[in-house]
Amino acid sequence: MSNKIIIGCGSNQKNPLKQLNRAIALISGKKLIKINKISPIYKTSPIGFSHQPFFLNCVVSAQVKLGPHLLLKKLLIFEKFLGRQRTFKNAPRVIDIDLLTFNDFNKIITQNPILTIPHPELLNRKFTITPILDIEKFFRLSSKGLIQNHTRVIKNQVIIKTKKKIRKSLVNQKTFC
Ligand code: PH2
Ligand code: MG
Ligand code: MG
Repeated sequence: MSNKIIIGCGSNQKNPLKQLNRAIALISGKKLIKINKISPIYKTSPIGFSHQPFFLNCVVSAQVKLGPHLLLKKLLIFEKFLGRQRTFKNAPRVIDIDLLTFNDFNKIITQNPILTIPHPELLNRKFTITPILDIEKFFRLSSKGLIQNHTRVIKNQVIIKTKKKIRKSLVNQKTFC
């Protein structure tokens, strides 16, 4: 059983590039998760709560030998390990690790832990759509069709491609918990 997933990572606190690197090293350090592609890193204007610094965002595609709920539990544990503290909605954060898609599933909704697949905001945010298209130009959601057809409707979101890089030497090294 191998499932194809896309995970979104974002940070705007405590050296965001370092936090993205730590998150991706941790995710790919698990035996049951293999990262395939990593998108460029984007500098993005904060959405939801605007009085906070710009974010760095990227996405990764991966194969996982875990179901969606267990995977989400692990991602939440990684966030905690990396110092995530939950204060209010859309607050500044050291790290956010979101499960954006899981195979071609077009509706998983559960309460505990809270999980909605695909991520409910995926198509409303340039910082998810743009990097997904970088690594999967023809990415399709079974409920919405090609996501490249959803880019034009989004306004007032600044997103700038950076030259910052995830350190590949830390990716898929099975040295973590
Ligand atoms: N995450 C949010 C809310 N707003 N804005 C940007 N630019 N990047 C994010 O990752 C982000 C956000 C909630 O998860
Ligand atoms: Mg999020
Ligand atoms: Mg989140």
